[in-house]
Amino acid sequence: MIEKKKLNIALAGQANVGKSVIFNHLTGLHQHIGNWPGKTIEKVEGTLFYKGYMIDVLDLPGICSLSTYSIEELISRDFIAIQRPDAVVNVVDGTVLERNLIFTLQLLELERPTVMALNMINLLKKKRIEINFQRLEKILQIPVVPVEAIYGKGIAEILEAVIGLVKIEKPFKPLKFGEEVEARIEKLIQALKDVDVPYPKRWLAIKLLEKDKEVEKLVKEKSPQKILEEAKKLQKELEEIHKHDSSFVIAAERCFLASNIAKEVIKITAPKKISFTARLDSLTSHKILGYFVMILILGIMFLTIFKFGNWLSSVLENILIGWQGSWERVFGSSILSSLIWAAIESLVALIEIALPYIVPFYFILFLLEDWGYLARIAFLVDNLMHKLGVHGKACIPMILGFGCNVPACLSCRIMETQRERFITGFLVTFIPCSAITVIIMGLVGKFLGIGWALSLYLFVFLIIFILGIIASKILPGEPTELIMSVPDYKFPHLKTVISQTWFRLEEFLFIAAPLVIISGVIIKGLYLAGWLEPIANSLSPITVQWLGLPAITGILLIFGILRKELVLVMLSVLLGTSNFAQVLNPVQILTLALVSMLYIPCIATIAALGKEFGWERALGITAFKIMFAILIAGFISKILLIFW
Ligand SMILES: Nc1nc2c(ncn2[C@@H]2O[C@H](COP(=O)(O)OP(=O)(O)OP(=O)(O)O)[C@@H](O)[C@H]2O)c(=O)[nH]1
Ligand SMILES: [Mg+2]
Repeated sequence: MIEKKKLNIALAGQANVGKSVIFNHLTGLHQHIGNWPGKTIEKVEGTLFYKGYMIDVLDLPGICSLSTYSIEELISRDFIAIQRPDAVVNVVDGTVLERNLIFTLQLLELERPTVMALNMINLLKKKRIEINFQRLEKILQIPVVPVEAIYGKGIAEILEAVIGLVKIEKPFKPLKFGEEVEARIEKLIQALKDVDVPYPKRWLAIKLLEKDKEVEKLVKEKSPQKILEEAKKLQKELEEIHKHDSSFVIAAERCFLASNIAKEVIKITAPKKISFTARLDSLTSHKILGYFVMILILGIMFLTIFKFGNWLSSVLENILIGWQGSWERVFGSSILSSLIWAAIESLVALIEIALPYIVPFYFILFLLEDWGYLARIAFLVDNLMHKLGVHGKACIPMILGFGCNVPACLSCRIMETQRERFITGFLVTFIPCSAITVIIMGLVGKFLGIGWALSLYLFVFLIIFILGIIASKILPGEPTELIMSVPDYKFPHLKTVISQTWFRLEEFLFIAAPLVIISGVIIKGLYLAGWLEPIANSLSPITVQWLGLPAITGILLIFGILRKELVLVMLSVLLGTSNFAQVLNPVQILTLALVSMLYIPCIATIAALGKEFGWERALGITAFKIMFAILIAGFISKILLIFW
C-alpha cells in the first residue's frame, strides 16, 4: 500500500487542558494561552512537516460536552463528524482525568482514529496522582501518550502515535453501556441503516436516545417519520426502567463508565493535608475576603503599571530629547524634511508614550491569566454580572477587553444566547483597552496623579454597570446560570508569559507604528497646507464650546478612530513636547481622557462588531457611543469647572 503522506489532525478536548500549548509547539504559531476555559473560540489551522508527512493541525475550541449548543462546541462536533480528520488528538488534563474521560467517551462515539495526549504530567507528580497508562490504553483501545505540554515533552510522541494509528486503521470497537441501553441503541442502528447522513450510525442512535434536537432535526429531514417514532418509544422504555429522563440515563451511563475507568487506572497517594493552592483558592474565592484580595491585586497591578510606565517614559524622554534640533541642523526645514521629521517624531512619540505602559500592562495581565487568577475574578463577579442580565462568563470577554477590544468582541461567542452575546459585546466596547490605559496613565496619571486615573476607571465601570442594567431591561430574558469550572492555580510559566507579552507587543508595533507614522505625516501635511485649523474649527462647536477643549483636539479625536493611543501620541506630535500640562488645564485633561475612553470603538473593534453582530448593530453601537461620550464628557466637564 502506498503511504498517505498528507495528514489532517484535530486537537480536541475539554476547555483549558493545554490544546493550544500543544498546537503552538506543533505549528510554531502563537495561539492564545491562559489558565481559564474558553480562550480558543474559532478553529485555527497550522501545518507542520514530520518524517515525510505534511500534517495539517487544527486547534479546536475547548468543549464542555459534545451535546450542547454553544457555537464553539458545534464547530468542534461538526468538524470531527463531518470533515472526518485522519486522526483526533484528544488532549486530556491528567489531574482531572475522570471529568475529562466523559468527553473522551463522547469523542470516541464519533468513531475517528483517536490518540489521547495525557497532559499536565508534571502536575500529576506534584499532586501525587499515579496513572496506569498501559491499563488506560487497554481499556480505551487507543494509544495514550504522556505529555508535559508547557515543557514541550511528549509532543513528538503524539505525532508518532498518530502516524502509527493511521497506518494500521484499526476497526472501531465501542465501549459498551449497560445491557438495556445497548439493546435499544442496536435497534435504532438497525432502523437508521438506510439513512444517508455523514455521522456514524451508533452515534446517531445514542444522540436520538439523548433527545439531541439537532440530530432529531437532521433525521427528520432525511428519513420517514417512523424512525423518530421508534426513538420516542425506546426513550420511553428506558425512562420506565430507570425512572429518569432518557437523556439523563445516557449521561449517567457515561459518567458510570468514566468513573469505573478512572478507578481502575488512578492511584492517589497524596497526604490528606490541605495544600497551599487549596488555601489560596479558598481565600481568593471567599465571599468577602475574595473582593479585598481582588482590589489589592488589581490595585498593585495598576500601581506597578503607573510607576514603571512613568519611570520608563521619562527615561526614554531624556534619551530622545533634542533630536529635532539636530535633525533641522543637518537636513534644514524644507517641506520634505519636515514631513520626514514628522514620521520620525510620531514613531518616537509612540515609543516614548505608549510602550512604557503597554509592556508592564500585558506582562501583568498574562501573569495573572496564566496563574489562574482571571478565572477567579469571573467567579467573584458572577453575581454582579447577573445584575447586568448576563452570565458570569461575560466577565471573560470583558477582562480580555482590557487588553484589546477586538478579541474581546470575538470571544463573546462563549456566551450561550444571542441576547447575552450582544449585551456582552455592547458592554465590552466600553472597557478601557490597553490603548486607553496609555491615555489614562500617560495623561491623567502623569499630570494629575494616580488618584484621578483610578477615579476615571471607576467612573467608566459605573457607566458600564448602568448601561448593562438598562440594556438588560431593553432586551429582556433570563441570564443562564454560571456553569464554568474554575481552574486550579498553576505556577505561572514565565516563558509563556514573556512570549505572549512579546507577541502582543510585536503585533502592537507592527499595526500601530505604520498608522502612527502615516497619521503624523498627514497631520504635518495638513498643517503645512494650512488646513489643520479649518478642520479643527469645523469641530469646535463640539470640542471647544461643549467640551471646553482646545480646538486642536478635534483633529486628535478624528485620528483616534484609527487607534485610541493616537489621541495622545498625536497630541505630543502637534505640541512638539510630551509635557501636556503646558496646553491643557486639569479639567481639560480629564475631559479629553473621558471622551477618548468612551467616544467610539476604534476601527478594528467596529470591524469585529460588524463580523459578530452585523453591520447595522455595529454602526448602531458606534453612533450611540459617539453621542453618549460627547454628552457625558460635556456634562462632567461643566460640573468639574464649578468645583475646580
Ligand atoms: N503545569 C502545566 N500547565 C500546563 C501544561 N500544559 C498547559 N498548561 C497550562 O494550562 C493552561 C491552559 O492551556 P491552553 O493551551 O490555553 O488550553 P486550551 O485547551 O487551548 O484551552 P481553551 O482554548 O480555553 O479551550 C495554560 O495556563 C497553560 O500554561 C502542562 O503540561 N503543565
Ligand atoms: Mg486553546
